[in-house]
Amino acid sequence: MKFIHAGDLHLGNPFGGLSITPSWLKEKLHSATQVAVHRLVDDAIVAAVDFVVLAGDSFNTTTPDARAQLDLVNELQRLADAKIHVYIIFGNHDYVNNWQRLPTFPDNVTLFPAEVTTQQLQTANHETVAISGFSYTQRHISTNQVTQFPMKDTSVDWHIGLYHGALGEAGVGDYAPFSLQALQQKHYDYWALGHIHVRETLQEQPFIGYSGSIQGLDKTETGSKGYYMVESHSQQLVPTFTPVAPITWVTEKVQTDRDLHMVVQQVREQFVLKEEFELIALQIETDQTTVLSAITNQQLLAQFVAAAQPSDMFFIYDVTGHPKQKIAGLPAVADQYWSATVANVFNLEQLQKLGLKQVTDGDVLDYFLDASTLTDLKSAVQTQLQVSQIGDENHVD
Ligand SMILES: [Mn+2]
Repeated sequence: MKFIHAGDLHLGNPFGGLSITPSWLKEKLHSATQVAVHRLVDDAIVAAVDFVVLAGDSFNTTTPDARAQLDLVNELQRLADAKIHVYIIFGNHDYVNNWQRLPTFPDNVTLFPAEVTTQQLQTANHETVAISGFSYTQRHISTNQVTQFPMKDTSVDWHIGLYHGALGEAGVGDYAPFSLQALQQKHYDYWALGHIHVRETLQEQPFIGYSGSIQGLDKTETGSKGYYMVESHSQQLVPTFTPVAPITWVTEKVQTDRDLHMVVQQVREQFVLKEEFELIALQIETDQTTVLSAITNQQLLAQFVAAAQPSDMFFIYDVTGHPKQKIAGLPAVADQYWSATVANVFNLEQLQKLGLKQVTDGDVLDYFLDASTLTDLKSAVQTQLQVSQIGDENHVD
């Protein structure tokens, strides 16, 4: 038997973190998730899978707009035409507090209610499958839902668990916190997890893990994104990752000694041969102080954006500068003080004091609580210090 495990499509979610977007890029971004889902459905039809499971957050919100609804319904209809069944649970983003408000899904779709229920089906090869799952009907679930799941049904060939949530302690986490042990104790053949956007395996066999999001929607969701094609091999269900995201977030490092007016051309030439579209955070290593300054004041980013062409297979959305030479002549003791100061300044407590306590918007909070935000701040300060240091050394009275 063969099925597809995907999750966190987040249809209707705009790309985040792009400070400037040329008009030609807008539609490409806008349709990226739909393109990814379309590719998944193409693959499902070609591979003639027995069914597809979507592990929650198919929509980005509980009130998806018309385009997001149509994008999903149209793709589900293509699966219906190919007689492929789809099992859907709703997650913390697309939780359903009013089932009337959902679009009309084709008949091949089974939606799981708030209570854990089990569906059965028979595959083309006459294997029997049980699928157990539940949907969110509110944004947060602080209880462990695994306890509601039945033990493996020994009368079927395969038992699959469909679960949207995160590892954690009951009562502490907001996303149906569970322990790996609790999942293991159900003795299922496969746990199709959703919620975590990074592809992650909690257990190899029987498989327990996240397929990750299908399309990276901000700079933290780097690397290839897609779904798992799951196939039975003797007594095991084995997932194989298949990338389908048409746009990938990447970091590229470039070393250059060119003058400012040559840097844009040099860098662009390096990226012309990309096959799938990339959103690039560019890290430039250089000792040219004019280039480093142009990076700091965003002048270089503006030049890259101005040079971008609709035929490009990349877009540089961020540029950071890093001097090749180390800060010269700072004694070791200064390093110690530097590290200690950094630790004292760039920490959560300081952010709280600076006003994070007053922030109620979940997305903004997530951004500041993300470890990479603090890392970015630290490196920006360090670069700034190094640039001024090099500036001082080059200075001739
Ligand atoms: Mn989620």
